[in-house]
Amino acid sequence: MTRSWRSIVCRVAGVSALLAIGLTSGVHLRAETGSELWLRYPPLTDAIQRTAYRRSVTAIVVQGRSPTSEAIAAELGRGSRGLLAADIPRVDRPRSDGAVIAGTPSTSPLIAALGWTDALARLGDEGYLLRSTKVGGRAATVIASSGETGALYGAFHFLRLMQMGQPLARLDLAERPRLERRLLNHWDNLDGSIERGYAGRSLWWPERDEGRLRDYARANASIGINGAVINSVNANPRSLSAPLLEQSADIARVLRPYGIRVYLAANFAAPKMLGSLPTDDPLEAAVAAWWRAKADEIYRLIPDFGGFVVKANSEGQPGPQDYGRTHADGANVLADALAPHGGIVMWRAFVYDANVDPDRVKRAYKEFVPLDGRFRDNVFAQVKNGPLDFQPREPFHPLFGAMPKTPLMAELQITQEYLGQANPLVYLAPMWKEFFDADTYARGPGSPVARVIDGTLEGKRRSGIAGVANTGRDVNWTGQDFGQANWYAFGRLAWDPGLSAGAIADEWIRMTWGRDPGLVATIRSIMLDSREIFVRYTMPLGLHHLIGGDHYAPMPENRDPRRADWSATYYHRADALAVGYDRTRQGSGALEQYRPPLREVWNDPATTPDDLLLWFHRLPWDYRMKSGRTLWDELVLAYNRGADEAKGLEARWSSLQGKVDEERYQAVRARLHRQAGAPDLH
Ligand code: GCW
Repeated sequence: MTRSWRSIVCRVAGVSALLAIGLTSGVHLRAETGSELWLRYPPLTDAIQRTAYRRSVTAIVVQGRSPTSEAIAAELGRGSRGLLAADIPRVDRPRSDGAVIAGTPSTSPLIAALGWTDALARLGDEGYLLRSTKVGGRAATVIASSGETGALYGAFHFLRLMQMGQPLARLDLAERPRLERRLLNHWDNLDGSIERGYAGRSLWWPERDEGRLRDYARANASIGINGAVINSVNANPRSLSAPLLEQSADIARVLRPYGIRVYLAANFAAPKMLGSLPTDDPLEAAVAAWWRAKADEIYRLIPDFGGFVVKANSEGQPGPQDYGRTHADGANVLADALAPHGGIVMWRAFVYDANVDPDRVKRAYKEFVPLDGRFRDNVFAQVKNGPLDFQPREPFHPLFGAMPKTPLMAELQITQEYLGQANPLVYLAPMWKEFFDADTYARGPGSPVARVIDGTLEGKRRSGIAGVANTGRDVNWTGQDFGQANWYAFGRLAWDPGLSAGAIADEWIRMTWGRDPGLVATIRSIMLDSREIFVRYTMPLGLHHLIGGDHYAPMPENRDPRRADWSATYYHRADALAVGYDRTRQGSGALEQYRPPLREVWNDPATTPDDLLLWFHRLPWDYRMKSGRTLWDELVLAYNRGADEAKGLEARWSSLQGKVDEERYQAVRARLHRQAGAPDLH
């Protein structure tokens, strides 16, 4: 029976087992290559609406002259020129109705005169007001913030309203981000390769196209991303050397006007490897002095440097445990070096030392919970959404809600390492929403992960989220065009985890593909179904990590000689009798790391949701499911249904031919064809 189960999985694997190839036959410089992302600003076709918008947008008034003010004016000009097919002049003050005025009380006397300073102060430097009002007796739209970045965010919001076809009259919007640090983590190596990158080489290593970098910054600003870790967490110590820091400073110079701070991944062994110290022991005075001097050097070059992310004692990386010290000792020495400059440390909790516990998913909790309260104030623990490793479905990581004294930075993966890489269409917002909405019960019912991360549940001052980026030099940035939606959705959810996956999809579709209601409905339904379809044909019923070494195609027979917990067999434990990982009290006990009632609910297969059944239980093949079917039949049904639905995606997409530009239509179709398991198109 196990044999035939393997063959089912492998047959379905054929759906995606082919290697990626470049699909476009040549790079077109203009038109719809996807290079403009959701900032295309095509002319509005509805004449009535265009006329109405033109009345509301007759002039642009940005009184500041800083690089950020220039970026605001340029974007408003570019957007309105595109959408309204008219050149909207930038003027120094409104001379007629319809001016769009953007800025801060300190850069704009017009905004200062409105008397909104207190309201703006409450929204912070990144929040903004977007209001229809009168300025000097003339109707105007005002985009105001106490900080220039907030005004830039407001300008993008205003443009989004037009891109979405929303009314511009009587605007009265107030926005502020729910999370403070909204970061992309780039796993970019200094040689230009990207770990788990599927969209071409690095945008900045070893050299960069400044125009492209600026477009990257614009795209991020449009969704509120305010930081980028620009090198891989598997950090080359050279990233902290003087010549490389000069390059980071150059990148920071381009990103700065868009409110994006540069952060670096630091290698814990840098004092020894770069500084020729005899040790990296965090409790040695010379090591602390080295980190202080390094931080001073960085801040001389990059005054707004954000801080370090560190992967320590994980997957062969050096760390404080090499010297018998704790993760807190390690994080604190870096934190003390950064603190005088206002920098932070994001210390990753992606650790799974086999000596800690035989069950990999238990290890991080066991190492980190005892350290709660022992980290400096400017340290975050950076925790992946699930306890294993970015599987298409995982329960939330039990550290969320278990470290009340430590700010937790959630780490999500935008790049689809375990989700078919750049081939299939998988919209990730529903998966992330599942995570944000999961109830940790940390303070009783109604303690969702989102409130742990935003700090409100436990009264934490700091908050943040990181997404492992899916960008590269491909002309459309993300390889699969729908990868753009995941970048977009990550930013929007980092701004407000309360937004719905459907609402975000709607925004992105209208801006990226078109506003025809039928088109929007078709693409939305494809997107919202896509993640569950992918789960069905790759890891139904919570049966996880059945992949080969490249994390692409299912390979249930995979036994990795380097580590048991990199093997598929370690997770599915299939034999002639049963399948799944027993994490109940009788098994590894991993569910004891969750609070009641979860640990009781998940301890019993009868009350465990089907989605997570084999994550927590090892069950006989003929186990009777809630549906009445046997476990075996249920698995086969899910694999086959998922494979059929993947074919259906291609058919659904085909209905859009002629409704979207041919070039992107064909590019997506080719990838859906591959996802459906059909031979390559030529
Ligand atoms: O998911 C695994 C990846 C590694 C990655 C590691 C991590 C950067 O396969 O490529 O290394 O996680 O998150 O550190």
